[in-house]
Amino acid sequence: MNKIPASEITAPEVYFNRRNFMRAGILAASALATGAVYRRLNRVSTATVETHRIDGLVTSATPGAETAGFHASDKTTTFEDITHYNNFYEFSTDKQEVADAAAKFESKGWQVAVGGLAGKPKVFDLDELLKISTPEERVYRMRCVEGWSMVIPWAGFSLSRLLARVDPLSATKYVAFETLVDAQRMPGQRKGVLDWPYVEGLRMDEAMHPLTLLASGLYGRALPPQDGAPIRLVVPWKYGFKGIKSIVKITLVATEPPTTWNRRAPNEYGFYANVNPQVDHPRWSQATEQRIGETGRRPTLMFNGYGEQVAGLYAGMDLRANF
Ligand SMILES: Nc1nc2c(c(=O)[nH]1)N[C@H]1C(S)=C(S)[C@@H](COP(=O)(O)O)O[C@H]1N2
Ligand SMILES: [Mo]
Repeated sequence: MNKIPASEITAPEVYFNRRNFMRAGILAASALATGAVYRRLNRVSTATVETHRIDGLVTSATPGAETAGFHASDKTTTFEDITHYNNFYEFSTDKQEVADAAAKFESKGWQVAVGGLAGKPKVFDLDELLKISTPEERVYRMRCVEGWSMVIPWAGFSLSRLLARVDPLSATKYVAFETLVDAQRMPGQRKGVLDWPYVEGLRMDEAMHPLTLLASGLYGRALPPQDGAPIRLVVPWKYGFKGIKSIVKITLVATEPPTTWNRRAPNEYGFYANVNPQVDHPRWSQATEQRIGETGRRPTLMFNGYGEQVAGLYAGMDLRANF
């Protein structure tokens, strides 16, 4: 078998607590090897992903979609790559193994509890939640803090539509999100690589921004387990770790909620995590990125290219401090 050394494929974050492996050389090699790993990845056999088509999907023909940032004109990453190069520590810390580890994940009976500072808190059955708004195709760039990126044709609707349903009280300043905790169905949760559940958060104005997406599909099909079935968050101007997968709870809150990677390594991951080529992660430059499917690296764009739409949210903030 074409076995790839763990030093090349394990996300560098994983090394954070494995002091025995904390060697600068390994970390540097790991970041630099993304391209090499990716080229080999194409030779790794991959299982077929079965999903069903999303009914009534409004596609990119929607007028104004490009100027709104809803439809990046970049070439989309292949379905194969989007579904076989994943970060989802609940299943595996090996990006190439998430697909197989998650293949049997069952989201039947899924519910999402939306509450906190809400006039009308509600536990939504998934099908009820999906009916809140017609799914739209949104082609977004996705930039992981590890230095790689993709272009993904998501299907979903703006999170603001769901939040409006529960009548947020004026005291709401932030929104907190939680992933399912179930070590039977998410075997990675038997390991202490992260504190479970995975939690994330947004400021209320970020959560209400039209680009902020609740995604239930990609490439016009239901979300495969490895990409966060049945429902996940996508915030295209922020690093990928903000895009929490397999959400079961959304809570409106008054103060900044804790977030998984910030808790784990506060000097490395901030709450805001806006893509910023001028603020390096302590272990990786953020100036460039490898677009999966391309050779070489391309410059990383401020706010991942969504500055026109979102820079105003951060007027007067020190972007360097708020990494
Ligand atoms: N629950 C949960 N959500 C998660 C993660 C995770 O490990 N667990 N990984 C994050 C990271 S680091 C990235 S880059 C994106 C990857 O999404 P994708 O695999 O669909 O491309 O998911 C994010 N959401
Ligand atoms: Mo990431």
